[in-house]
Amino acid sequence: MRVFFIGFGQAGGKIVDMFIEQDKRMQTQNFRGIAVNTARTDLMGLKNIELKDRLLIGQTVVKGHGVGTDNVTGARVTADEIDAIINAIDSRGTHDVDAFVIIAGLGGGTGSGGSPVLARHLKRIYREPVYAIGILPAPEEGRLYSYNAARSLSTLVNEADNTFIFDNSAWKNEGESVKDAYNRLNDEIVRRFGVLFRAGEVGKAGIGEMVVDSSEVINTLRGGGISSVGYAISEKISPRTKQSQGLLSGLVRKKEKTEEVLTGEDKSAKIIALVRRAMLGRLTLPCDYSTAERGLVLLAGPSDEMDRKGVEKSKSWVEENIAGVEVRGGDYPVQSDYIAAVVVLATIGNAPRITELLEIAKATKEDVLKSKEKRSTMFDDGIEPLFE
Ligand SMILES: Nc1nc2c(ncn2[C@@H]2O[C@H](COP(=O)(O)OP(=O)(O)O)[C@@H](O)[C@H]2O)c(=O)[nH]1
Ligand SMILES: [Mg+2]
Repeated sequence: MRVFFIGFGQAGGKIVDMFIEQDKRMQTQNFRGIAVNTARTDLMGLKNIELKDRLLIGQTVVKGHGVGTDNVTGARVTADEIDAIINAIDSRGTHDVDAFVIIAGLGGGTGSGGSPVLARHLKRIYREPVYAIGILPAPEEGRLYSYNAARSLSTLVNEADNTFIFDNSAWKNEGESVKDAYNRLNDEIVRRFGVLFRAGEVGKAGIGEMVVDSSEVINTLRGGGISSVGYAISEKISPRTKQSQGLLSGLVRKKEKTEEVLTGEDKSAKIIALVRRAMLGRLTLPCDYSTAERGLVLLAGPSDEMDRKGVEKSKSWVEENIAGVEVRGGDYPVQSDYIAAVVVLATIGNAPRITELLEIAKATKEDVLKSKEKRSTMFDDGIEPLFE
C-alpha cells in the first residue's frame, strides 16, 4: 500500500525518517512522509525527510524550543496550527495514498499531545483510514511519562482508525538505558511495519502466490482499538542451493516431479514455522494473542520460496489461536536473501502493559490532586493574605 507518514515529535520524526530511508534504499515509492515538531533542533537532526517537509509549529508559544513534557501545550499548538499541518500534507500529495500513519512517542509532549488532534482532523478531511503507531515509555522514564502516555493513548484510540503499539520497555535489554536502545528499537519498528505497509505493492520481483492488497490490511484494521505486530525472519537463503536447484531441475527432467513435491512440502513447513515464530515471539506490544479479534499474515521474500499451501495453513493456525475468525493474508515477492513473516493481531482485548500504564496514570493523577490540596490547606490557618 501507499502510506503517508506523519512523524510527530522527536521519536515520530526519527522513525518516519527511517521509513523514508528504507524506501530510498529499496528504490520503491511506497512511502511519503513529513515531520512535525515544536523543537527546531529535533527537525534539524533528520536526514532523509526533505527540508520543506519538516514543519515547525508553536513558534509563538515556545520559540522553537519544544514543549518539554507538556502534552497539553502540544495538543493546543497542534489545534491552533492545524491548517498549516494539513497544507504541508496536501502539498506533498495525497491523491494516491491508501492510508495515513501518524507515529509518535506517547510519553513526551509534542507527539503525545499533537497526534490525537491530528488524527481527528485527518479523519475529517480524508476518506482514507488514519492509523497511529504509538510508542509507550519505559517505566524508568518516570511517572509523568506514563501519565502522559495514558492520557494520549486513551484519546488517540478514539480518534485513529486503529492504533499499533510499540512498547519501549518490552524491547530494551536488561541494564540498557532506553536512550541507548533507540536506534535498535527504531530499526525493529521499521522492519516490521515496512513489511506490513508494503503489502499489495507489486515490485520488480513479480507477483505472489496469494496476492494481498491494501484493502485486506484495511479490513483487518477496521475494528479499531489497539493492535500488536509479530515478526520473524528466516535464515539466510543460500544462493548456492538456489543455483544447484535450478541446475538440477534443468538437467533431470524426469525426476523433477518427485523433487517438486518434496520441495513444496519443505517450503510449506518453513513458512508455517516462520509464522508461528512471528506470533509466539516478542510482539510490538506483548499481549495475549488469544484476545485478538482479527489477524493478518504476510510473507515477503523471494518468489521461489513462497508456497500457497504454507500460507493457507499458517492462516488457519492463526485463526485457531485468536478470538475472532477473520484471518487474512498472503505473500508478496521481494528480492531478498530472507523470508520475513508478519502477523498482525488486530483489536486485542487485553494487554497487561496497558492496564499497568493506566494504573500508574491513575495513581499519578491522584497524587497530583492531593499535593494541590495540601498546598491549599497549609496556609489555611487564619493568616490574612495580602490580597484576595
Ligand atoms: N523507540 C523510540 N522511542 C523514542 C525515541 N525518541 C524518544 N522516544 C520515546 O518517546 C517518548 C516521547 O519522547 P519524544 O519523542 O522526545 O517527545 P516529543 O518530542 O515531545 O514528542 C519518550 O517515552 C521517549 O523515550 C526513539 O528514537 N525511539
Ligand atoms: Mg525528546
